[in-house]
Amino acid sequence: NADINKRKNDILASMCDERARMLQDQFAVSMKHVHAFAILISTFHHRKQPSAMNQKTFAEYAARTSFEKPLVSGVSYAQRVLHAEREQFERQQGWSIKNMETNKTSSEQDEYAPVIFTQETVSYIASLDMMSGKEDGENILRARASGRAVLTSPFRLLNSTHLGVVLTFAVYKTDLPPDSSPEERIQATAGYLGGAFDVESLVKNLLRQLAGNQAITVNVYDMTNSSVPLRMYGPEVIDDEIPHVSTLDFGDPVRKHEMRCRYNQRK
Ligand code: WA2
Repeated sequence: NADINKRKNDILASMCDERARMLQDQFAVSMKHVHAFAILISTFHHRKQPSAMNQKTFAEYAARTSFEKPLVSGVSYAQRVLHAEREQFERQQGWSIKNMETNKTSSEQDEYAPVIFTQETVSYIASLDMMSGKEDGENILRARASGRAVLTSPFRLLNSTHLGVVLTFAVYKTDLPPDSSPEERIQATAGYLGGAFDVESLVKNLLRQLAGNQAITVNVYDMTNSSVPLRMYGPEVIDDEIPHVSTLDFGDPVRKHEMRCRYNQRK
């Protein structure tokens, strides 16, 4: 009996590790392609005078390369606009900067991050000031000060009932040496390239393709605060059976994640 139990636990462990590795790999690939979008914006929008990028070109390129980012439901670009530049920016764009919560014209702020380019799949965030949302705003500040890929905690994405996370890369006006200070980085910031990971639906699709999918329940948690696990994927757990835990690394050293797998009710 002990042998049978050990065998069952080994199978669960290998199924869980396989799933965690697949998810982590697809996440890494998606992240690389979101990074490539930040370079695209830098090259064709900020380093060309006049800009060689516009909404139509961005949307077309995003749609045609979406196969490269299997876990991303949509990419978009928010430009950094200081209050002193707001009036001219709004006149040039022909629309006003909107608050994310109210969807109305933004009140006066020191600076804004209005979305100027979007993949069609997330077109509803166009003209929204992404600094006006808690998770997006925190991501923007952390991305530009660090120069690294940063992730939000899991939250309900806009226009969606699904849980997801947003990945952000800052785009800088000039090349910065790797040892730049946060102040230098903030100063040089031109905008923010982001990708929305619809974890709920995209991870479900990923897991569905695997053998043995029916036998186990998979959860993904944000464990950044280890005493408060935040559920990122999978059903609420009522079963108190001890799960197998597989490690997950999504590339943002500030965030910790893990996968937990359990056998479904068995006789
Ligand atoms: N993109 C898509 N859906 C969302 C979302 C988002 N943020 N936030 C909430 N729902 C322009 O990091 C910069 C994208 C934010 C980028």
